[in-house]
Amino acid sequence: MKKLIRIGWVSILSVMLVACGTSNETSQGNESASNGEANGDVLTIRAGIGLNSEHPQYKGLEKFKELVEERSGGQMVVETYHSGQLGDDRSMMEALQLGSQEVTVPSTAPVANFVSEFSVFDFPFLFPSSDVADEVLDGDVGQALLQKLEEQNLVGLAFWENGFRNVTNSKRPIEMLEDFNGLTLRTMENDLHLEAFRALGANPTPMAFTELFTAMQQGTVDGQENPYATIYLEGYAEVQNHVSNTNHIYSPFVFMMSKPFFDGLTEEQQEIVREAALEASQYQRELNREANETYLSSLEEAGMTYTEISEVERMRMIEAVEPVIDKYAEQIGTDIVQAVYDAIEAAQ
Ligand code: TK8
Repeated sequence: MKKLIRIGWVSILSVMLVACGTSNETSQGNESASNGEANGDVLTIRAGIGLNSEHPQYKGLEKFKELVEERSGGQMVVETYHSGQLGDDRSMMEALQLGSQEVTVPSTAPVANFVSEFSVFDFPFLFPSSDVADEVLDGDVGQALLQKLEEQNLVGLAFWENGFRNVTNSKRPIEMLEDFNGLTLRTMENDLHLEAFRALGANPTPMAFTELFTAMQQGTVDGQENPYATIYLEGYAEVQNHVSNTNHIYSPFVFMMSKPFFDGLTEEQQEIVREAALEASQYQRELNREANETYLSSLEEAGMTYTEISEVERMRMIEAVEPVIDKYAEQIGTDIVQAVYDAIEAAQ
C-alpha cells in the first residue's frame, strides 16, 4: 500500500515538473528539483547491475557513463554500481519505478514479472544465434515490448546481451535428458524458466542472482545456468564441477531508466541518454560475445569438465519443453508470439 502511494507521489511530481516547464529533477526528487537548471545543478544517474566489474555488462555501463558525461558537458553524471550493490534485478526495477534509482540492466526473465509479454524472449531454444536475436530485439516487436514498460513507470531504452545460457552443477556431467533428473537447479525468478526446468526433469528453485554463489557453496542448490562469461567471471568454477553446452535459453538484457526521472529531462537530455544506451549496446554486445567464446576454455582450465550435448539429445530436450512453450504462447497472446517467430524467420 505504502508503495502505491509513493509511486503516485513520484508521478505527480514529474507531471508537475513537466507542466511548469522545468526539466531538471534531481535524482532524489528533492526540493532543488524545481530550479535545477537555473543554479546549474548536476543530474546524477545511479546505474546498478547484478554482475561484477569484470563482466561486459559493467564495461557497457562504463561506456554509457563516458558518452553521457561527455555529451551533456558534465550536466549529467553517471555513478556505476556492480555486483548487486544497489540490489538484485527485481528490487532495482522497483527502485526505478519509485524514482529512487535511475538506471538498471536486468535480464528479460525478471522483467516478465512487470510486463508478462517479455517471457516470449525467454522461450527455450528460440533464437538460433545472437545476430538473429539482435535483429528481432532491435526491430518492431522488440521495440513494441520496450514501449510496454512505460505502463510500469519504466522506460526501456535498449537491449543489451547476457547471452546463451548453459547449465553447470556439482553432481554429474549433463549429457542427456535423464541427467537432469532430481538436480536442484537455481533458476531466475520467472515462471516460464521454472516450468521449463521441471519439464526437463530437474528440481528448480527460483532465487535472486545475488544469493546464488552462497547457495551453491552451501549446497542449497546443485547447480545453475548462465552464459559462460558469468560462470567464469563470477568464480563459479570454485563451487561447480560440470558444464554442458545446453544453450537452452538466450537471455537479453534490458537497459531501462526510471520514468519519473526520464520525464523530468529536457528533450535534448532524453536524446543523449537514449543514444548513449544504444551506442553502448553495440559495444557491450561485441565484448559479451567475445567473452562468451573465450571463457569456456577458461572454465576447463579451472578444472570443470565440459560435456557437449549431441543433436539427438538436444532434440529430446526441445521436445520436453514444447508443452511449456505452448502454454506460455497462449498466455502471452499468439499475435505477439507469431510476430516474434516471423521476425526470426525474416532475420535468417
Ligand atoms: C544479473 C542477472 C544475471 C542473470 C541471472 O543481475 O540472474 O542468472 O543471468 O546475469 O541478470
